[in-house]
Amino acid sequence: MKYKKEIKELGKEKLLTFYRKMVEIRSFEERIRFLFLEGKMPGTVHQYIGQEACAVGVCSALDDDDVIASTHRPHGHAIARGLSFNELMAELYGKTTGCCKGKGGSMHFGNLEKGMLPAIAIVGGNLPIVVGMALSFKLRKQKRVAVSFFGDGASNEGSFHESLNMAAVFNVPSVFICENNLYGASTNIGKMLKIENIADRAQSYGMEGMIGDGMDVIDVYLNAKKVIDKARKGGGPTLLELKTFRYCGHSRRDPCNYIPKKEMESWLKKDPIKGLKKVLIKENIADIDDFKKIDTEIEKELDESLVFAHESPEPKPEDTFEDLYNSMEVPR
Ligand SMILES: Cc1ncc(C[n+]2csc(CCOP(=O)(O)OP(=O)(O)O)c2C)c(N)n1
Ligand SMILES: [Mg+2]
Repeated sequence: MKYKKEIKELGKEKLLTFYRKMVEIRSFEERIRFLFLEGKMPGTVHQYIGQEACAVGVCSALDDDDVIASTHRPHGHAIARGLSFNELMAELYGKTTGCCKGKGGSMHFGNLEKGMLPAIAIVGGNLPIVVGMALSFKLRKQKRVAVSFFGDGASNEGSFHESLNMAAVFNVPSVFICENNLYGASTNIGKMLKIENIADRAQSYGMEGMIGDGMDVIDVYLNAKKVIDKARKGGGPTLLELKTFRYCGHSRRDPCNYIPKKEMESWLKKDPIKGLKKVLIKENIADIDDFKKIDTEIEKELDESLVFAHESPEPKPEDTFEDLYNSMEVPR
């Protein structure tokens, strides 16, 4: 088995936290999917089902005062970074108790006090900001790392290339996580890219490029830890490409019928949650009862978060003029 030694070193508590976080993401997304189908959820969402190992593996390798930046698909990153079901569910329902006081919604999940910049839905939009944050950490001699999550589609945007170049030239403590799920909306990557590995693009900026298994949380964690620690020690930025897949449409309106059945089936066999479960059982680290207990606790927390969201107040019209850029205090 891959990583036999590392699995022993990680230990039961950490591995079960990986499991819990991945199930938190999957269960949150499944709950929202049903609320949509029942017509009970406003707006649209881009769901993270299938990619859980990426967010959990990377965020588990961060320190509390590091910062992550996300995209139009931020639910998994927010949960992995420690934002609560309550603040996320309330945000989806546009309530004042939401992480952005109900003014952002799904595509702007974030909470700077918990190390997550409110997500930026413009494809490729967060990369230059991450370079700026990392440069500020470096100039202030802080041992902090800024992490950008983005998709394969974003790697074709100009901002990706400009940001990687600048990050390399300034040698800033940033990590670029490309979650390559093989599709940008309904377009297969083969129609958009003439190379196989996005990680290869790092070379042209004099940056290290790495490839990780985005369906294996242990592999993601170990690779992420390496490159985050390197950035923190002044070793500069890395582009880490994670090969992954989404088990759902691009957004809730997308029935996803452009993904061939066989392709979906082959990725379903690599389900990151089932995969970790298998490893933990095989290595006698955890059993069915451990998983059941965690699953039940998460369902209860989700029930409670829905009650919390429904009972929370709506913003008032005059709240429109609060939290504007010119009155904002930026946490340091
Ligand atoms: C600059 C810009 N162009 C187009 C869009 C519309 N759009 C939103 S998500 C998306 C696809 C992004 O694909 P990828 O970067 O691979 O991320 P994934 O959806 O696979 O997570 C597009 C075209 C946008 N939000 N911003
Ligand atoms: Mg994609």
